[in-house]
Amino acid sequence: MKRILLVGSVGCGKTTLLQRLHGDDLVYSKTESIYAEGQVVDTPGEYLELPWFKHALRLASFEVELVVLLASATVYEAKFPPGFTTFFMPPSIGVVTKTDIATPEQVSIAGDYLRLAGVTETLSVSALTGDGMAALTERLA
Ligand SMILES: Nc1nc2c(ncn2[C@@H]2O[C@H](COP(=O)(O)OP(=O)(O)OP(=O)(O)O)[C@@H](O)[C@H]2O)c(=O)[nH]1
Ligand SMILES: [Mg+2]
Repeated sequence: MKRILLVGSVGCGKTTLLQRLHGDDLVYSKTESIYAEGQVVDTPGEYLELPWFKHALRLASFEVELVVLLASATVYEAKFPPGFTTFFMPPSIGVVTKTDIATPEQVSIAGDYLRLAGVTETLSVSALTGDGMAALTERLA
């Protein structure tokens, strides 16, 4: 699996996705700092949402092969600035999360937010049910 950096707003599902990718039990745990587990670098949502932390995300991206921007399908708000992917050295893909509690329209809108951020490729998953995880795992191989 590629070494990846998970970036997204508070509560969008980064850590849950990490647990699902590793086949771990899904246990809620607030992320307080940037840490690596296996090939996955997880980040706190605050690092995206608070401007003075953003630079830490850029530094962390130097250590990975792919940046994964996550957007919850349940959030009707762009959490990434337009063209945000240009901030990172490695390529980026987008992942819409929480599809199990969203309508297809919500999933589509979250995908639009990710494309606005600059990704050209989006996948949709539910880390809770596992829906879409096979395609994501294949993409990250
Ligand atoms: N229904 C549903 N809930 C999810 C899914 N993924 C995560 N959640 C829930 O959303 C909440 C936040 O998930 P986290 O994975 O901790 O979110 P995070 O992006 O790591 O948040 P921070 O660490 O605060 O940045 C938890 O209660 C999860 O159970 C999903 O696919 N479906
Ligand atoms: Mg987390």
